[in-house]
Amino acid sequence: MQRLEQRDEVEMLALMLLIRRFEERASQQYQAQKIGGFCHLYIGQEAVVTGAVAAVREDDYIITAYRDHAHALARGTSANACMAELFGKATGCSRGLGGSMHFFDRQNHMYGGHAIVGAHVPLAAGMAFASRYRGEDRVTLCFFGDGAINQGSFHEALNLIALYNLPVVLICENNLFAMGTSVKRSTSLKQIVDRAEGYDIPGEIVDGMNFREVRDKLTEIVGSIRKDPHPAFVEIRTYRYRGHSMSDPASYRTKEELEKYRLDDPITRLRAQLTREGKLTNEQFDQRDKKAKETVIASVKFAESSPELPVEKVYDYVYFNGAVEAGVSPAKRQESAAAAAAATE
Ligand SMILES: Cc1ncc(C[n+]2csc(CCOP(=O)(O)OP(=O)(O)O)c2C)c(N)n1
Repeated sequence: MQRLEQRDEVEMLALMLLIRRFEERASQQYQAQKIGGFCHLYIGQEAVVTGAVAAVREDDYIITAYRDHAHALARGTSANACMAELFGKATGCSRGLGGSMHFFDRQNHMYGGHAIVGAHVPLAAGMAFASRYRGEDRVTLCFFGDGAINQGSFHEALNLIALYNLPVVLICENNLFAMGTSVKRSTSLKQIVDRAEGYDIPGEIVDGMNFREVRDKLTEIVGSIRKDPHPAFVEIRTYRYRGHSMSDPASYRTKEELEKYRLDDPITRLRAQLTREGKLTNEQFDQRDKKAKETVIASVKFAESSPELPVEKVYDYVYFNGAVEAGVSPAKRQESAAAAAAATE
């Protein structure tokens, strides 16, 4: 299986552009009330997920929290399926049932999209346990925010991950804030990476505004896990340009702080690196950007013209095989679950 890392850096820059343009368009569509519920944008953090997926194989597992649009796009979910999910349409990557916070794409091994802070870290432990149990050499990438590191579920999961020596890369996307609370006000540690030390998990700090640094560090870590399964922790320092969600004016930080990070923009940085090295012309950059914008505009058209989910489908997929209508006995449920499992084997 091809490692995404082997793909051209220009292609990875194009992916960052797609993510950026997708998010900008989502913001606009949210303001036009085409998108309901919550919507958390990833703008500014693109180099984190792009660099991370560039370091793994396509069959490795990815799991993240609710700021998840970029993770699905980076994994290969189409912009159409992502936009349709935001619109709550039946053609969305979670069939329109999940919305912004619950993107899911089993085919591309992207296992959500989870809204409860820290609650998916134990799921990552389970995924990594499963791959080891099955004798596979897959690595799990578990992304979470700085807000997750003080949750009980995070600590319980880290303990088991370390105890069982599971092949997980714990990726803290430290964007300095959990909603409006800065890390300095919520966390006793000077640096988040030190959380890993308490569990004997090796940890590193990575510059999340630099695609190459993220990719190279993660490639090294994933390579070492593949040879000899073990957990690892990376604190990736990044910044989100927008508020926590669409309804947050982000008045808890200064314009100067935001400007400082914007000057270090991950897309501008990779573009400059490639241009300096003679690997990218301005025309080539503009072409990629134009293509990203066109893809995203087409995804809005696709979402708009997609069918609504029929009301009677709303409770589908809540329980396995839908065999849980009132009155169905547990024995009957087990029977139909076994039948469904046999049918999919
Ligand atoms: C257990 C739990 N507590 C509180 C919330 C409300 N909440 C939603 S997002 C958020 C902040 C999380 O911040 P962080 O993990 O740093 O992620 P980021 O928004 O920076 O991506 C909180 C407290 C929640 N979803 N789950």
